[in-house]
Amino acid sequence: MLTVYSEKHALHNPRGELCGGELVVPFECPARVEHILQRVKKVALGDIIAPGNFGIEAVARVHDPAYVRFLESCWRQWSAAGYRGDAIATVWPARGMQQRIPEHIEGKLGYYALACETAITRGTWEAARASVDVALTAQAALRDGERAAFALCRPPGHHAAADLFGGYCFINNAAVATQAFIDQGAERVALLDVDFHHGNGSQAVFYDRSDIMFLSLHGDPKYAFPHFLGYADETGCGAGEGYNHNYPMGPGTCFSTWGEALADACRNIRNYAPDALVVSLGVDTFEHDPISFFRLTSEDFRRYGATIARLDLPTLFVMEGGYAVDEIGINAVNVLEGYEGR
Ligand code: OKP
Ligand code: ZN
Repeated sequence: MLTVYSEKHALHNPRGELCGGELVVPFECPARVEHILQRVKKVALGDIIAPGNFGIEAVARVHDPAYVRFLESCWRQWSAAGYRGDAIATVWPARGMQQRIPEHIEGKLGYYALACETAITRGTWEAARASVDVALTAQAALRDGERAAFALCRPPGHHAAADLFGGYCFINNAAVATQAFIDQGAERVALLDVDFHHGNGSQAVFYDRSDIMFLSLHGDPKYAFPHFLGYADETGCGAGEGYNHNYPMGPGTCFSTWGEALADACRNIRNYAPDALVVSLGVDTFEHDPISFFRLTSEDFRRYGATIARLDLPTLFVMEGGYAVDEIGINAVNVLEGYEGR
């Protein structure tokens, strides 16, 4: 399987993440993708290429233009305001308040942020652009006839909505790639999100659409981030009614339960008969993940890769989360090896 990787991910390296009232070393760190890349090389998964330069057009199919301008200019405005740390939101347009976009960067940050664990730094925009280029390059390989490809994206994307960043995400790489399939003539595309966290951004982007089916297996929002979306009764709206499937699961969920949810998701995908499958691949479902509560083992990742392969669809894997850094390479690549039947 082809892997697409860019070293520009390292340009996004915030100093801290607010966690439990402390500024800790960010869980979403550059070492994550370096470990995965090493594993891809070690098992000789296939060719590794750098991304091409895609314009902003494909991103603009999913994201709001003013949001894109905000991401692009945030660091400049933040430093011009005299702030010396990373750009972190501290104030929100909460219930009962106006939803107008303020002029001051402090207000803009709160308007566009869904959470405050995610800092914007000098290199964040360039890294986020490279990350979506990675996804689009892998997508183009499928367009040109590859059966499967692995977009080794960082920063991740599935929490980013049309005009929201947070949960370590800025541009929704998987959503942009999914929309690219449609723009190239696909009639239906399925987006399957197996990251531990609900893909609230992807769900929101495609919620009223019947040409894209979104399915997400995740920690129950009653107990898990992003806390305010991801319930089973969110089934889509308008023309999209019935094309959104959420599988929230509780603390301690093992592969027996998780695998049943995946089997049900696969039945839905089969009935939908899409032209392509995009997988938001997070491996924070791992038993030793530091911020999640599922109990999948490294071998379970290989097993479910094989399940996804049985759908027999052109498949684009887009990297999302996974924070057990020492095992992240084995776990992510196990999915891909399972898919390839090795
Ligand atoms: C991003 B992805 C830790 C809480 C972490 C943010 C989680 C973002 C996950 N104190 N909250 O879906 O893997
Ligand atoms: Zn996650």
